[in-house]
Amino acid sequence: MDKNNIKEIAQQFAFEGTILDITPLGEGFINDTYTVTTEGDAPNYILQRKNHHVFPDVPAMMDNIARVTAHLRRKVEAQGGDPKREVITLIYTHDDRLYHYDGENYWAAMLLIEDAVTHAVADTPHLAYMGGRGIGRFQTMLADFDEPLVEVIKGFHNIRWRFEQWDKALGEDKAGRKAQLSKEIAWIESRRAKMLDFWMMVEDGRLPRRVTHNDTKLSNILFDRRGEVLCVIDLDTVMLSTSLNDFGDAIRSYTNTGAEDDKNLDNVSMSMELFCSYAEGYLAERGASLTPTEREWLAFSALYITYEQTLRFLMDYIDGDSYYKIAYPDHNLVRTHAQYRLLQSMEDQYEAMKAVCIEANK
Ligand code: GN1
Ligand code: MG
Repeated sequence: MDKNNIKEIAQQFAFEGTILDITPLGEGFINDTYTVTTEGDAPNYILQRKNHHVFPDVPAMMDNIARVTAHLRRKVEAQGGDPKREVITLIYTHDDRLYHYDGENYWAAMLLIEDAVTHAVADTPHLAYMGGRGIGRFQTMLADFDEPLVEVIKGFHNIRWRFEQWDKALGEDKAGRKAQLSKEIAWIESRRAKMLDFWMMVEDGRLPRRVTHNDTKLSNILFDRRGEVLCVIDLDTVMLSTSLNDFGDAIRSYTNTGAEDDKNLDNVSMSMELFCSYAEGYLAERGASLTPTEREWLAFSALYITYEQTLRFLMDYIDGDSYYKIAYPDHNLVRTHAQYRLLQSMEDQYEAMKAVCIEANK
């Protein structure tokens, strides 16, 4: 989008100061994010185009985020923290809305948290430990949140729903790629029953639904310069689900010794060291509040989410690449192979992972 248009959109929001510059930020697969710098002492901001193909009801999503951030703000204030740095501050439009619709796209804005650091990879166990604490604290602060939350993406981590989409994608074979994918399709099918068994525990209440972030990769945590967690960002997918999945998705992202789209599969594996550190940090915050069943299945959530992600990348490839941004034609297939390798590595180490989750911080 050209600079003048973006500036016009930025001017819809009640920003202080005069806008100096607007520059792209980050590498999200879904939204487009920009930093808005202003003159002098006025604060700087984040402006984001929300992908409404992925998020069908952006106003409802923004309402979720507003409720959750208001709750977090009260907690941070009660603990004597800095609410401008430890929670996202949404910025309203001049006509008092949480979003601007430009006739085609939805936009939202928030305060930029200055001097914050993000990490693309967890290169030390300490970072993984701190990330685990950060998500644990996030969940703890939301444990008593009792307002309604809209399900912003239907069945987001619900594998039963993913299989409905999957069966449809295979039936339609939109991009005509299915015939070459029998090996990859078999990876998914051979684990179908096992994954449904896990989800059944959420459906019948053996695993409780809690307020869950649902996209807990490392780059969604802001750290300060000393390495302390400031806050968790990207609250688009906050919903009620099993909070085990926040653990599982974090493990999927933190512990991968390769890249999510590594072409060299020898680079990809799950680092047991990083797993232990993350689990320790997470359980230091959450251990006492999890039920015995949650503890027992915590490690499995890493396999579940990594499996689901393999399915989602492959399904998008079968669908003709309509969901995830891609950088080259077979990108989703490369991602599928790399996720699957990670899943295999987790399966190989599952018994040890499970023991750590049951024993740590008891
Ligand atoms: C997407 O856009 P981003 O990077 O925050 C996706 C996650 C995936 C992730 C894979 C709403 O997240 O579920 O795990 O890509 N978000 C949505 O890297 O689908
Ligand atoms: Mg996201």
